Amino acid sequence: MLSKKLEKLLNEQIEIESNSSYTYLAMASWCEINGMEGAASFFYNQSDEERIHMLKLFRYINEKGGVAITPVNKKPKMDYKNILEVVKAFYEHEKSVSQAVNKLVYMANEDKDYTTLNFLQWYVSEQHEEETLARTLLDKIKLIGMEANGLFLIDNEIGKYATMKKQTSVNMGNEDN
Ligand code: OFO
Repeated sequence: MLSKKLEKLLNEQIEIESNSSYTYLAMASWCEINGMEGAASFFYNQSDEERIHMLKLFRYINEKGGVAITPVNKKPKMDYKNILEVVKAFYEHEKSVSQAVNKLVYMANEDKDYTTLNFLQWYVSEQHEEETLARTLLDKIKLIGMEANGLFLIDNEIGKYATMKKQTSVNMGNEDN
């Protein structure tokens, strides 16, 4: 049984994951419209993954006897100056999601709810992976630079991560991260 406080926080996390999904969908669209197909494919994947993260929480709350609340989404930011701004926003967004996950872990620990604590470990690892990935992409953009052929190379580079992530998840027999 979930405490009311923890159930409320888990429902807030559903909204956060859902908003992440729409934020990345808008980023994918911006990349696509601006001719960056590799980056678009990366953010389309990210958007799908975030929806799965949202659903995992949704099912968990109901399984534990709580009531999962269907999220209402904020209108995502649609316009960006350039790809650097997109990836910076991606990184900042992931950092804020990690803080929310940490808050949940703290609360599950306070409640001595070890099942939820165990469930949340998946999110802790996922956030570590995504923050690292976002920072890596930012570093690559800075290294390549956006002048001359830079945008073409950056798009290729980000596109590689879209494929890599898909392959890792298939190899691990895990399509849901
Ligand atoms: Fe939901 O994985 Fe990051 O945000």
